Amino acid sequence: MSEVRESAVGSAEIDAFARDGAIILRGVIGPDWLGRLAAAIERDIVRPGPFHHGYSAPEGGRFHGNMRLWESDPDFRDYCLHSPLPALAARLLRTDKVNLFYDQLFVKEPGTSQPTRWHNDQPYWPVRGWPVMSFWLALDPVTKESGAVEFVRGSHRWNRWFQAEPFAPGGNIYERNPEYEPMPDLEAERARLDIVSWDMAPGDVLAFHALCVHGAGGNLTGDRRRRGYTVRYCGRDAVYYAGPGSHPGLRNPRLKDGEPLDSEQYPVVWRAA
Ligand SMILES: O=C(O)CCC(=O)C(=O)O
Repeated sequence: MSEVRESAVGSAEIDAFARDGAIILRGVIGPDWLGRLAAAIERDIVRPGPFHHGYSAPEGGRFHGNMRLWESDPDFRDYCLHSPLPALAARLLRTDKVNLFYDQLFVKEPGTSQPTRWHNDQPYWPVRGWPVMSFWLALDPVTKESGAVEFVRGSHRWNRWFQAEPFAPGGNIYERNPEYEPMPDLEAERARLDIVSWDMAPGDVLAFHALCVHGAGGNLTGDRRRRGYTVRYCGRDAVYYAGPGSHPGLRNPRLKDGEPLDSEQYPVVWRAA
């Protein structure tokens, strides 16, 4: 368990996270965790848990997505609850309490042309408040060609909420929220945007704010998987809010809008001593 380096987040990382909305933490997850998570991912691909939702589009390859895996698998659970990631979230969010929100899997097999559409996360989620973030762990070497996640630097401070849309063609489960705006064509605006991405090694982690706009290309390699595993955490000032557009599968029937997140579904995983 001590394999996660808590020292990975110091004042330089805290400042960069606040300013840019997305940073990379190199080598924070060691081989033991990576082995356990890799095995758990294979189990989920063979026999997906109850929240499985493949994202694959007809043009080929396979984009395996799933969420809330920690609730049914002991290794995902251990990583989300008992690794030092919650303590790293506390530092980045400058909070004295951290709730696990949920976890999510994004596996793009070689030859998956489907991109991950540009989006920011919070409009998809039944949560309001500033201290909300994710850690995206690479389980493979990741490059632009294999679908590195890209971020629009500083976009978490735009105060813009973009309408949740599905990641793949098919049914749309997201209610329209009149307060949200459609995502503009960022590909057309690429040249004038400050877009950042990183090549990654297994064990590197992206830390990003829930309002930071991000997306990813397909995995255009012929032989390299792109397994990404994301865990989302919230700080003290985040509250439940199941507004229009939030994912029905992430809502918590036991909470009312405006209540703190503390619950079986969003457990407290870290508190300041
Ligand atoms: O891995 C991907 O393609 C997308 C990841 C993502 O959108 C997320 O972790 O919030």
